[in-house]
Amino acid sequence: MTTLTPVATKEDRFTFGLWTVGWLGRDPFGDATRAPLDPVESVHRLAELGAAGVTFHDDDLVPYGSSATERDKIIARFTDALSATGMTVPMMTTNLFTHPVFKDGAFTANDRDVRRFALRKVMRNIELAAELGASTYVMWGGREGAESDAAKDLHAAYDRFKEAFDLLCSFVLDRGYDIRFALEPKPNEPRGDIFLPTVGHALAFIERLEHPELVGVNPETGHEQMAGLNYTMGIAQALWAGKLFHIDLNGQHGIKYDQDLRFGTGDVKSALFTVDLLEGAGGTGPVYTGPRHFDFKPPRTEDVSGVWASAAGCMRTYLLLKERAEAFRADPEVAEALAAARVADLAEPTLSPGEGWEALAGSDADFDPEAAGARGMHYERLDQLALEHLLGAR
Ligand code: GLT
Ligand code: MN
Ligand code: MN
Repeated sequence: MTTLTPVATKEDRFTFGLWTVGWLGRDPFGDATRAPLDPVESVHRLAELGAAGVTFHDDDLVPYGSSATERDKIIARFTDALSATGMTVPMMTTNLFTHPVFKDGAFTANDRDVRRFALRKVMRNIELAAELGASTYVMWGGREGAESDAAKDLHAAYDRFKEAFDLLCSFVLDRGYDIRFALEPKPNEPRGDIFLPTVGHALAFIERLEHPELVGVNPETGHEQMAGLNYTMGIAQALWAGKLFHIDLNGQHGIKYDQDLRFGTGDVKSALFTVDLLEGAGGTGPVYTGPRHFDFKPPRTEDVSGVWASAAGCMRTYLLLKERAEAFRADPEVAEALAAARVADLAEPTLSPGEGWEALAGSDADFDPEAAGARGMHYERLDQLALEHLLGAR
């Protein structure tokens, strides 16, 4: 076994939301436990730790209600920090959830004036995103939902959601911006139930839009796991569909409130396979080429030194899991176990070249379902090998 001390560099393309390290630790039961962090300091500290960039909501950088002059000053200071550190802003997003005006949602609020206000807020920030060179614009609809099914005309809600995306796509196209949208699903919290709760719901919705090519997904580890789903399978489907435009990596212990833990905590075996998949699954699939973005919350037990330890931990764990995945894929015994489990056989098309249903219907006369049913799949040995690589035992 190799002992590694992987160090993150810009080539790893690790990025962090300003709201992650900047979280004050305020929760529904307790006040803030940390002082506000200057976004300029976050840019410098994250750069020192080896990150490649930062992402943010409009209000994370420019406090809501700032004047135009204040806004310009804040943005100028921030862009100076970016050039001083070589940090980039590959993704931006809008805060459509903190202000009381969004208590019933933004694009699906029953109040039409709120919906119009929300769209103006998004368009204004997309202008800044274009200026800063962000190529992905995330849409997390945390307030788009309800506590009571009686509160919403559900058909109309999907119509309004579509209307919002169609409008924003036409805005981006008319302006000639090189920006694509990434929908971030979440099943619940802060609303009792949220529209487009999982990757699957979001992928189906995207196909009903005027410009599906401009819209993909930004799946978050914990959000799929809150719904009891397999995150790695979800992002695999998004990749397969050409829709994995961005990713939010973090940790979660099963079906409970959104924990936003450090990447790798919670289901660490699932995290191994997430990294393996993103890195191309040993050459069997596409490599995810976007930023490895962490959306976590350093627990409110931590002071600011714990915040940076937590951010560094996300990157180090990713690199360690990448190394573990590579070791798993390179192990001759794993190759043997994969062959015994016939994993590669799934890549062979079910039909032969030129074969149609008629030829299929008349084929395989000598196939013995009893013998095939009795055959073991040998997955247990394979899975144990994965676990042993994860544990550093091989
Ligand atoms: C919010 C949420 C995240 C989203 C962010 C984007 S904001 O913190 O919990 O999952 O990615 O709006
Ligand atoms: Mn979350
Ligand atoms: Mn997220």
